[in-house]
Amino acid sequence: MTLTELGWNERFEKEFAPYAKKGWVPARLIRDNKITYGALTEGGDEYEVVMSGKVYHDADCDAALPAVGDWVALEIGSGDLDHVIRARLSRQTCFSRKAPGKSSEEQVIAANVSLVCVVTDAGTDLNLRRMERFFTLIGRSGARPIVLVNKSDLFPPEQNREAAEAIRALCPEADVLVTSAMHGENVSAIRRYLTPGRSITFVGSSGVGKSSLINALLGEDWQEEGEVNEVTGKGRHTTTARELIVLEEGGILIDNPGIREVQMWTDEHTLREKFLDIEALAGQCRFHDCRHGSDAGCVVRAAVEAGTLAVERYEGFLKLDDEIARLKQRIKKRNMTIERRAKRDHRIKARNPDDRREYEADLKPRA
Ligand SMILES: Nc1nc2c(ncn2[C@@H]2O[C@H](COP(=O)(O)OP(=O)(O)OP(=O)(O)O)[C@@H](O)[C@H]2O)c(=O)[nH]1
Ligand SMILES: [Mg+2]
Ligand SMILES: [Zn+2]
Repeated sequence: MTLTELGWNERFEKEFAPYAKKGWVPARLIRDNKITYGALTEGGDEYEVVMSGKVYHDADCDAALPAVGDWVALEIGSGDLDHVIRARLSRQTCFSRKAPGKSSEEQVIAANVSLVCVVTDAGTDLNLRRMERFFTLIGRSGARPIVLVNKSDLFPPEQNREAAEAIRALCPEADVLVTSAMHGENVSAIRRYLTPGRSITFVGSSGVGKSSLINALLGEDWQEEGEVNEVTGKGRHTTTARELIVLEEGGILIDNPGIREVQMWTDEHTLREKFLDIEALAGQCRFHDCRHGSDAGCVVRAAVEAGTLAVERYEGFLKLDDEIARLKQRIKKRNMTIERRAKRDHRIKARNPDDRREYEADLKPRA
């Protein structure tokens, strides 16, 4: 496997020049294992790698940390030393949600991809508002959108067509295809997008068939998915980690875990923003600690009864605190993961005397 087949180009080559002098090698991150990453180098050698303290500290927000799809400068450790990411090359495209601050919820879905492929179906998964949101995020990423209306075998042709039309109407520049991973419909049409060195990431709800489509493209059961296992009786295999796969005939696919909740894309501010009008009403309730249930003098409840506030929005508003609490849990967990990574990396450095100076510099509080 050549670097070009892995997505390398002149721009990366140029940025990499100073790192090459240090004896570091270019590597592409193909898997995020939370504490370590999987990385591929020229020739297709795979390494389990950790990030250096410097890389961690230089990142001013989560999104600046290495992510699947990133090109990095890798120091191959000799003996029992770890392989360390010394630098991350700047991204040509970045599919993520932007939010400033180190403790933010920004999540990089995939770096350096040319295409983002949103998978949905013509049934209950189809949600045009979510689709709109995807288009906004893709628009910012620098990548191009494709939408697959998958599982076409489960719905009447008319329904598939209508779904595709509705999506096209939202984003005329998006290619929208009706597919079936099960029956192979239009899988060859997806293949047209796969050219050597070009990366495509698949996103969409859990269970829409992202891994199945990738399997169909691979032409073999490389990825585990679907079907109940007769031996264990366990249900389908849900993808739990991002994973980059290089196809033999050219092209690079990145599978993603399903995006279960829209909250994954959001932050407290955005969550609250949706309910500003209701919060304004709530300010007028008789009791300041009104729960907006059967409380006397509740203006929110009155609005629902008067028909000026939709019941669904009212219910959403009641769940808001829970959602924010869950969101905060997720952020906390995420930050703990990053801290663990950094701590582990410091331990690695401490074992290597040559690195001690850099290690000590890393421990100094940052301005
Ligand atoms: N009928 C039908 N079933 C499909 C199709 N594509 C996928 N499935 C089934 O849908 C289920 C989920 O497919 P996956 O490929 O695991 O879905 P996924 O999007 O990767 O899900 P996560 O990894 O959880 O995000 C499996 O049982 C598949 O066999 C299709 O085109 N038609
Ligand atoms: Mg999957
Ligand atoms: Zn109230």
